[in-house]
Amino acid sequence: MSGVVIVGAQWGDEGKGKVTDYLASRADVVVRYQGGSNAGHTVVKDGQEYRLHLVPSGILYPDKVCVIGNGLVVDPVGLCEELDGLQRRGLPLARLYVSDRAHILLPCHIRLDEAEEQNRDNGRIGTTGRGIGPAYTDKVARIGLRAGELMEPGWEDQVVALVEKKNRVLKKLYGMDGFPPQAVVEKLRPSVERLRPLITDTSLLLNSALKEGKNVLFEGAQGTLLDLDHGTYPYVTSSSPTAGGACTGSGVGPTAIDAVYGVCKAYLTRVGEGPFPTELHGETCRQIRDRGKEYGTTTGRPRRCGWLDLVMLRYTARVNGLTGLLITRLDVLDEQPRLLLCTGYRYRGELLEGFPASLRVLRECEPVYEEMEGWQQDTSGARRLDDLPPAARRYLDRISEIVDVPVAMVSVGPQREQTIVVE
Ligand code: 2SA
Ligand code: MG
Repeated sequence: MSGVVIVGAQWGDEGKGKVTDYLASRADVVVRYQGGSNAGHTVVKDGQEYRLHLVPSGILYPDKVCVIGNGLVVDPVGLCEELDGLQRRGLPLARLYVSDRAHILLPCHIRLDEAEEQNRDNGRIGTTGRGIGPAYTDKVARIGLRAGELMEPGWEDQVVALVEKKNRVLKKLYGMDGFPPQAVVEKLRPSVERLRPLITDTSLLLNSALKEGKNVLFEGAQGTLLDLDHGTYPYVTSSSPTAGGACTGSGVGPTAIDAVYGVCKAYLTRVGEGPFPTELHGETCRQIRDRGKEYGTTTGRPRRCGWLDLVMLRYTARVNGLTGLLITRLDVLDEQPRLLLCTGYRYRGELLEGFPASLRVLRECEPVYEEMEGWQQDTSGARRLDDLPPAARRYLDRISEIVDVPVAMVSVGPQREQTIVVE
């Protein structure tokens, strides 16, 4: 059995796309287990940039089997557009499968996402507007439509029934117009026909692959602090990006998982609303955002930037059972004269050990920082730990020491070869 899980250790956008693409070279199968097209994984291959939303990063290798697991919500039209884009760029797509238990996301979910954002009592969550929350709401309410149902005769009636139900909600709660159900069906039809051959029992496929000794890579989207259970609720997404989600979202048991890697940036970013104790404003924030091109892949929103928060990382290590840290974007810090690592939170004069569940408490937490000297040297050419300046190595060592998880990989740029594997 050889299953490796990659999870975002922060608020998403940790560079999971690049890391997954790198580790995918050793995998036979790459599976996405949660989320939907709210994810935006940027991968650079042969100098060309690919932005993936629903399709696993393994698609960039011609020989990897790629799976969209049962834990996802899939917009069939959006998925086909993504596939068209990849096909135009010459990628063979015959090895992609979609779980028959994945839930279907329709245009009414997108409109509801918008309506809910505008009408929330406590203000906006800052969702990506991709309909994710409403699609998962239907799944949990047990009224959702699954990919497998689109293979059956009469699928059109099921779509019509769901659209009619959602139209009533839009009208009653928000005074908004819905969608003509038949038009939704016709818009969906070409995508349904195209996706039908890809829809299968992917849990069976994955377990057979594991039994044959194949390597399966579970590719998380978003991040631990956006997890519905473990994240900064309610400023979270509606799925389970944490390592446990890899099992429920793919139909594979925990005994198949050998390693869990947490991907984190050498600093911290967040898109959308919610507390962010180490958030930076002003010049340092601007420098990091510009150097790191910190804008959302899906929505283009500027990301909020801050210092690396090790209270958060310790928490992430715990709830995921991390076996290794994959630290990305070290090179973005190359110009900083000094760096701050948040090692604790002070709350009303008291030092907190753990990451608080209460957002009220988190909002009041003041970060306790440890100052480290910067290296002010270009690290983008480093290929081994020894190539890094001593201050950069001290920075990495300190992170690993405080989080108590070894650093397994460091990324110093977007290209595949700009990767340091720690033996
Ligand atoms: P949603 O749309 O319901 O999942 O939004 C709920 C919260 O989850 C956050 N979220 C994300 N945060 C960072 N990256 C995400 N993906 C895109 C990317 C984001 C983009 O990878 O760049 O392009 O803006 C992602 N997806 C969801 C979201 O900001 C809300 O806080
Ligand atoms: Mg992203």
